[in-house]
Amino acid sequence: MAGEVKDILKNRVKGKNYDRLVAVDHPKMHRFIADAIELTNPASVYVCTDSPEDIAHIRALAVKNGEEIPLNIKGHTCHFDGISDQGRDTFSTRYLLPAGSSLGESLKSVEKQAGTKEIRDLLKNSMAGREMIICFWCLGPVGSDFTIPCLQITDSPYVVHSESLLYRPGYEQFKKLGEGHGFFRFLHSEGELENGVSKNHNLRRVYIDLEDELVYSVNTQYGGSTMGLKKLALRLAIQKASREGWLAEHMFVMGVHGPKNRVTYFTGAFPSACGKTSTSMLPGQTIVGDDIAYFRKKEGQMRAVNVEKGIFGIIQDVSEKDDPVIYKVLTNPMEVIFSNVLLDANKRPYWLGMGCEIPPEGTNFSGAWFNGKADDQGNPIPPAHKNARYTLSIPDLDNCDPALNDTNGVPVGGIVYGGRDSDTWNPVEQAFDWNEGIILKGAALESETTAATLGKQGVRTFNLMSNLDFVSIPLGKYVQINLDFAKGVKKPPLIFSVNYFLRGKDGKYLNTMADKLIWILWAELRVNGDVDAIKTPTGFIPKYEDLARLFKEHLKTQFTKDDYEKQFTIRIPENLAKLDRVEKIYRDKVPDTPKILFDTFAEARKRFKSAAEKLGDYISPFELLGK
Ligand code: SPV
Ligand code: MN
Repeated sequence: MAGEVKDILKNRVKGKNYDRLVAVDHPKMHRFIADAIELTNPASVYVCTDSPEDIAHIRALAVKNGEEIPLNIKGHTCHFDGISDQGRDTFSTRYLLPAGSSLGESLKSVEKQAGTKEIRDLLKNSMAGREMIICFWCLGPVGSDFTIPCLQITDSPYVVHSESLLYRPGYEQFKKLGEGHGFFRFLHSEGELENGVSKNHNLRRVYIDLEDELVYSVNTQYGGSTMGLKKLALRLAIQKASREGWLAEHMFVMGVHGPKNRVTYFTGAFPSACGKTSTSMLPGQTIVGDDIAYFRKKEGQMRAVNVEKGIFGIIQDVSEKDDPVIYKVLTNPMEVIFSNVLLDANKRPYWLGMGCEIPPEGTNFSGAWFNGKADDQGNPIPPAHKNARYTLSIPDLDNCDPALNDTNGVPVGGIVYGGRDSDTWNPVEQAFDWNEGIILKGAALESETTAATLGKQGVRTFNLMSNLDFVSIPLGKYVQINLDFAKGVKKPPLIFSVNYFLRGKDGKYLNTMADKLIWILWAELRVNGDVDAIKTPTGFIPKYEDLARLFKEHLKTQFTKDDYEKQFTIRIPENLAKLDRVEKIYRDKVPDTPKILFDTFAEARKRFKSAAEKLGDYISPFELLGK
């Protein structure tokens, strides 16, 4: 250790904590920690190892400092974020880029030198009087070529407690790294607090330095902006993956259980709050992960891992009826951190859409809450936030897939792309091939905005691969890398689109939440060549008989021909309008768009138009049979 760094660490990190740092022989890590201490000036430093005692200490600390409140079920606690800190702040989250460089119009950035100075000024003395916690985690299964070691520094025990549920331990890994090995670094401070929540939300900043694989965040407590390993690491990983020839995606990974005990692995990309977690937790299936996947090619196969080992899931609409697996977990003893729900006087949590009456008063993210309470602008404050969440560890679940920690990942049989789309896509459809799937399903994805990000909700927004918020390379390059990824793969995964949010003419949803199970089971049958499909201008759709059988067998419901026709009618004008909207974005904002994207759009447009000339604007699947 260099003399100056050693002096700082020796003076500021006491006893066993110092020994724990010295046990990791990594000068770059020591330099980073010494710098963070000098910058944020904490009263003390706690170095957290992988031991259960250390994690228990952190858990107790989060309760002691008021960041978590113990609830009435063993293992449950609740955390509140500030009223204006309830989702990812896509405006203040920016890439630090050297002067003169750009990632394209859609990716927000700030000049590196000025941005670094700005955020370091905000971090200056931010931990004065508080304890700094240093902790170590791994992205991906430990000891695999997917693994990325990460160092998190924060003044929030809630962040560390959450990370202990969400990520695999990394202290012992850091000891083995060797000084040349890279790692991702995250420095977070809640900043000044008022009533226990970050006060200066107008000075909230999350700045991502891609070159140095380092992220700073300040004046925020919301998990998506503070837990470095979640979406901040995804941004770093996308850039790293593009250099190294693998993929980092905003996707679940799940085992879909087909006939005769067959398990086929699927990955699926959905924008936040569009059914990703509830798909990965479907009854009868097994979960590998619900949010972020890394893909690598191994011996001619595409294989994926869950980068995490826990769930930070949206709780709204989790009810016994619609999400029985998740509901059961959230109402029984187990380690769970609820965030931004309503607590009654008995410390029981309530959330929107939980399927029971919500009490007229309690405590929520606005403090003491009562029915009719309004915010500063006079808007009613809901009992629980729409982006209220729960955090838990997947190995604690009965439906945990046995391959969760497989160092080779799982072979990917199918990929699904889905968004919040009221009028265009069918509930499920298979793309004609890999390129069409990547371009017309993934790269053309649009979705209505949700409460997972700050800002207006319900606005139809372009969101390629559900990953737009996290892509850290030029968008055209990102599409090309996805296209190229099937090269050398013997049997590329089949690609599907799904849409759980399709509405009829009366504006009502055409499906129930439970129906998604059927779309996924149908896709599994397609991957294994068990069912035929109908070729439409937009892709392959299921035959009525196959769906009717699956509905009867798995949901015990009758799927009528009328349901089928309403849901699977090809809506040509809407599909054409979508092509126009998305193509305009690529033409206007993505100068490096691969030519094949425009060619594929042009062919699709031709196909849609010639079908409409023959069969009309709205084409019933029954009309296509035999044609
Ligand atoms: C999402 O919003 O996609 C999440 C939660 O998974 S966050 O950590 O905020 O990204
Ligand atoms: Mn997500």
